[in-house]
Amino acid sequence: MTDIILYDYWRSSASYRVRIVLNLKGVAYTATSTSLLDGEQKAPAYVARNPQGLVPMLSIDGHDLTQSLAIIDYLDAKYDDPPMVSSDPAERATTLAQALVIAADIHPVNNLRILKYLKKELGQDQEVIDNWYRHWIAEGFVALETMAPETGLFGGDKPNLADVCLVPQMYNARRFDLDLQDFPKLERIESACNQLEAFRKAAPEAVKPA
Ligand SMILES: N[C@@H](CCC(=O)N[C@@H](CS)C(=O)NCC(=O)O)C(=O)O
Repeated sequence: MTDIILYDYWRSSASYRVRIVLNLKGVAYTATSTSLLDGEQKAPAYVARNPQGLVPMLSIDGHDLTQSLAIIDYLDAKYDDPPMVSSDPAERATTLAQALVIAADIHPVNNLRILKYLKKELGQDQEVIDNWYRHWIAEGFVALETMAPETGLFGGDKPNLADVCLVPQMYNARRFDLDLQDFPKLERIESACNQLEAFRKAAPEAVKPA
């Protein structure tokens, strides 16, 4: 048991980002599974600490940190090796833009509560919902493929924030059977990242509760 507790869910891609960064930086933590399927993220005791009722949340240094990119920013400030963004302003802005294609533009419209709303409130069937899901990933990936480097990772020879956001989003794309043939650079980066232990140990199947 460590003092750093990550409230996550094995299939949550925002949690997956934080797990990767904790591993890359060698920060020991204890994971507490918050089952999204059982609605544990909406339990009053959890919402009292995280008013959005979402995962991840990182309990560290007496703080309950929320929002995966804010958590990663905290970790980056506290544990600077390896850095998730460059200190060069232009490189930093480029990495943030690449990461935000996923974190700000793809992921929010495909979140569980959006999918539930499409189904329950708007009465859409599963096929429509799956097409919705694939549509928004594909649209973002078309841009990201153009933004991706010809060789190496987004971070060059070491993963950065864009790589950390990409791998969980690729996992989601595969889970929903998105055809990835138009995204060879993204597939190359995913595959290179998944050679690294920090990524492998953070993968949903590696952390899935028994
Ligand atoms: N922007 C937030 C997104 C957090 C988020 O949407 N988490 C999802 C799992 S990936 C969640 O908790 N969903 C529960 C729900 O929709 O009820 C972040 O990056 O942390």
